Amino acid sequence: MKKGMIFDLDGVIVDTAFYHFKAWQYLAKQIDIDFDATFNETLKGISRIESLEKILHYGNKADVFSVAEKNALMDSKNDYYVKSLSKLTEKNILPGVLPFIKQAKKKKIPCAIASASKNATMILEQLNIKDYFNVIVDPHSLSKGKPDPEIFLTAANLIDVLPNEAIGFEDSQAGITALNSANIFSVGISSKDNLVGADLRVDSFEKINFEQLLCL
Ligand code: B16
Ligand code: MG
Repeated sequence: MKKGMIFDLDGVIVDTAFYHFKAWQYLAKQIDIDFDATFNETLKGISRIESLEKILHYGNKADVFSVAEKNALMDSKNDYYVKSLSKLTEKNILPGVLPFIKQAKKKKIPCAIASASKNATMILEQLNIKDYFNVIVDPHSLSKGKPDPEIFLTAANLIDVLPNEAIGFEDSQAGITALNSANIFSVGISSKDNLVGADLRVDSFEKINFEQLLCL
C-alpha cells in the first residue's frame, strides 16, 4: 500500500510547460537561435541554467557568453516567464488534478511538490492550492537536478515515507528517470507515448483511480 505522493509541478499540476517554452523561444530568438517543440521536450524538468546551456549548445553558441551574460539571459527569460504567469488562473490546473489532491487530503495521504522551478511556491499560491501540499522541496537546497533522484528522495524523506511507499507524478523524461532511480513508483502524465520507463502512463489525472493506484 502506498503512503505518500510526490508531484512535479510544471506539466503535471499546471499547464506552465507551454509558458516555459514560449519564454525560452523568446530569449533564444534574441541571440539568433531557433528551436521547436521537439527540442523543447529535452528542456522539460531540468533547471534554468541547464536549459540555457542546452539551448546555447544546440545553437552552436556554447562558448560565446560569459557567466555574467548567461545570468542576464536567464533573468530575461525568467522576467518574460513570470510576466506570462500573470494570466494564470485556476483554469490552468490540469484536468483531474484538483479532485485528486482533494482526495489525498481527505484520506490524509501526505503530498509533496518536487519541482525544479524556483517559481513553484508563487505558482501554487496563485492557483490557491498550496495548502494541499505538506512539503515543497526547495530546489536551492539540492546539489543535483533531475534526472538525479535527489529531489524525489528528499521529498519522500520530508513527508516521512520510504521511496517504495511513494508514488511520483512526472511529465518529463528527466523526471521519470529520476523517480525510477529513486525506486519510487513512476506515473508519467503525457498524451504521447514518450516517457520511457514509466511504471504507468496516463494522459490525465482523470484517468487515474485513486484507490487502485494506492494498491499498485
Ligand atoms: P524555473 P518542473 C521545471 O519544472 C520545468 O519543467 C523546466 O522547464 C524549468 O526549466 C525548471 O522547472 C526551472 O524552472 O526557471 O521556474 O526555476 O517540471 O520540475 O516542475
Ligand atoms: Mg514537469
